[in-house]
Amino acid sequence: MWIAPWCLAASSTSVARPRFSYPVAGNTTSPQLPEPSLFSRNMERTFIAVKPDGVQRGLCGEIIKRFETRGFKLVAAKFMQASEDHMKNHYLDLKDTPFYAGLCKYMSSGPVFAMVWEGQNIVKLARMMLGETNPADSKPGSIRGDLCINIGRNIVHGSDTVDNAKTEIGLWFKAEEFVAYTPCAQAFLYE
Ligand code: DAT
Ligand code: MG
Repeated sequence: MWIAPWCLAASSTSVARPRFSYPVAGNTTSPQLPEPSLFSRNMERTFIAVKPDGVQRGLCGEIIKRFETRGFKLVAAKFMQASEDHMKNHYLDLKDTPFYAGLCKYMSSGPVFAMVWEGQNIVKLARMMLGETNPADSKPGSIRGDLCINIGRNIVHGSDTVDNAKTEIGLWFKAEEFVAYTPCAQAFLYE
């Protein structure tokens, strides 16, 4: 009687051993993480929020993916609906613009996905990833250049300076909402 080789392998239970092995070369131990001082230069945090239009259009995943695949580290996140007062505070620097009232009303009209991301030079790099304020001026490849059309529906917020990032993070998150961990890819992202 012919017995399929995979059945034979499955029935030989006495020795637990791998059925095949990957070829390996060189050092097979885990890479050593660098000392914090080596990768912490210009290590920054920024506040990113998927706006109500981005949430309603089902773009949270796409926006998160762009930051993840770039190599940035998510350190805090929450899905919430902000109050109009909260948005007035957030956009205080725009209080004298004609669109301030409408902007704050819109931003508090539905759920937003608020996040803090961490990485080297992330404030500047995140702004480049977002594109220009007006999607019409945003290059293809940027989030706004790929995914939206209108300045008042530009789907995502990102802090514009390191100082503003600190202020915005403090406005949206409490210290206990941050999660401390070391991503396993860290040693492959920073030398
Ligand atoms: P950004 O979001 O790129 O930092 P901003 O801080 O100048 O831009 O403005 C905040 C938001 O306000 C922006 O994302 C969309 C809206 N906005 C800006 N300029 C506008 C305009 N001229 N008309 C309508 N909405 C505008
Ligand atoms: Mg801004």
